[in-house]
Amino acid sequence: MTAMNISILLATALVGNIYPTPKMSCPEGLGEEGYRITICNVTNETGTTHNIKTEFNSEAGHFYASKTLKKLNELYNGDLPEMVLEDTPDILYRGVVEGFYGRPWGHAARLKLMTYMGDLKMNTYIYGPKDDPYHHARWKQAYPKTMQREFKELLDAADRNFVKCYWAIHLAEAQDSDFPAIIEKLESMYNIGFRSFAVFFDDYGSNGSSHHAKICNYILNEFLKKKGDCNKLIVCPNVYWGNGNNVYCKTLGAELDPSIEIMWTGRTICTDIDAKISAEVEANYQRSPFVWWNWPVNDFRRSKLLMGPTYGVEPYKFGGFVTNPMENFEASKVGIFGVADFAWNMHAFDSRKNWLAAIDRLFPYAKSAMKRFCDHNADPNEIGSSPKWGWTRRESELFLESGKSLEDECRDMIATARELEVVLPDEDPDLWREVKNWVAMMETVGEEGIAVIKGDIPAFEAARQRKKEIGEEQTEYFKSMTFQHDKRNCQPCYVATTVIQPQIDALAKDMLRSRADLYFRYYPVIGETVGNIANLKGAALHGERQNRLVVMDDVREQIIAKPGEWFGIKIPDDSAISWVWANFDTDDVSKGKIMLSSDGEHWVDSKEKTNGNGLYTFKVDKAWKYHYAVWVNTSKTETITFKIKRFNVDL
Ligand code: LOG
Repeated sequence: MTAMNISILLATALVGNIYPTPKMSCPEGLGEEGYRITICNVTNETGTTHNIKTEFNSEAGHFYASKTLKKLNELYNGDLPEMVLEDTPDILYRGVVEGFYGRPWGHAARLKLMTYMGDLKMNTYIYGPKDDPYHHARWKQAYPKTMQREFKELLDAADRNFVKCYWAIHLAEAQDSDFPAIIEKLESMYNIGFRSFAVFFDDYGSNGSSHHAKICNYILNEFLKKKGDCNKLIVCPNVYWGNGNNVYCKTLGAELDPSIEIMWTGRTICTDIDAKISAEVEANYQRSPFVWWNWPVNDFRRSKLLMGPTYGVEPYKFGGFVTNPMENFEASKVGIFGVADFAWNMHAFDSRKNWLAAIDRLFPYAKSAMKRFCDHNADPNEIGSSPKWGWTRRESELFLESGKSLEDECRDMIATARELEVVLPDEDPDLWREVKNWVAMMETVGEEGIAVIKGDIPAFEAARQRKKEIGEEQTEYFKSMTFQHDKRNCQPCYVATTVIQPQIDALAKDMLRSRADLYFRYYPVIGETVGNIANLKGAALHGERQNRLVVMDDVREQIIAKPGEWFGIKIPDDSAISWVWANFDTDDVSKGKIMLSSDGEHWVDSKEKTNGNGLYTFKVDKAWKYHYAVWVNTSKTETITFKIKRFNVDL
């Protein structure tokens, strides 16, 4: 092996600290944005001279080469080893879509984002916050002067960082008669300086794919082509999830000009993405999918911050890949860092390593405290609620791997929160403004944990009271910041809901079992278990969630139901069942039935089937005033054995 080869190997190891991860070698060439850095060192008695050559095919390639060189210099303290480093991105369009519901980021955050994206070699920003009226609800109106001025500044910042700055118009409700108004609005955005445009149809309207294709082709032919200096049109369809095997997606794929990119969120709205479904979508769209990845967006669960590791996408030749982040811009940087790395070099992507590097780089003033904070702020699901759209993220992984006791972790959560309360206001005031209530919540969860471990009921009650106050403060804050978005979606804040909080709740329930008054204050009960299955009686507790959901959980036993045996939930007479959700560990339960009743004497067959996987979920007409929902073993001879994952009814 030659000296040069050895130093390339050495460089490869050290270059592991550069993000997005460089390829080192590009057998297929540098492409549009790639670059090559060659370093040859000449040593004589006066010292070492580094002869550095950079090659590239575009200004962007030059820019990226200089970013990498700067990092190399930092890493090696100026003492660069000899190397040939070739690098080029996997995906052509990499970036961020500001496409969430809730408070849009605002100008200052967007300017910061442009620099951040430049550093991470991301090249596409799509502006389309749902609650900007000029993008969506009142798109026909021109932007106020201040916002026009801000857009100009944003476009300059984007240019400096080789970011294509897209402006999206939401046209889900547009008609043919709106065509002149569409062109007029686009013209006004062009005059501000935009050269990149997107059209969104998501979540509203339903005019059919031919109509949507017509609008987009019209914009392409009558506006973009005539201008001649604009980037590719990007479209977010009305049906943007699934495998594309439906009339809407196939028609859009067939009728939309082939130069137009079509966005896609994955099998569902928030989801992991495998290569198989990406290929199916490619066939149905007749082009490679442009991923709008709903991570780390939290608009459907604003009470949780999503700052855990990025993972779950299988490499694929995507047309583009953009992340839809949280309305909390600073907190979103962890996820953006992950997506940038993945989109540049998919096969080398190392989720854990990337995440730890992101935290070290973003929060150098409190690395280990922020690791713990991010560890416990990762999954979008609140305490006890069902996973929305099947989207869960691993949370508290570092804790689980550490083998620490709950008590030790609770003490560390308290200490960590106290450290952040001191450090963040000075070191990172913007982040502090976003996360301070979650920091306070982490401290309080720690205190709650210590209280239940010690069996200290007054301390437990004090922690619960404090949690309530912090939650209320966050709800009020959301309300004050929300100008369009559904005010009911202004939630409190939660941390560590997946691993830590359930352990605390289990201990708290044990602690309070002999104190029924307190038990039901903190774990309220409406409704009761009914039925004739002996080992269920007393095993299941009913909880009330958000005043309208009665759940049966905490049932750990295997249930053995002989023919005719049954169990279920009865709710009070002054309410009515509106939803049933019954989740079992086996589909054997489909040999039985879900029955409903108003009085416990007259029963009707719901006629509902499982999803093939032991899950019944269906709506019930409230007008029937059903107060009972039960599962019955209706088979004549067969004993059915199962576990209840969860059984709940909505009021
Ligand atoms: C919206 C998006 C929202 C996201 C997550 C798309 C294409 N549209 O369900 O604005 O941030 O889900 O809640 C969406 O994802 N609709």
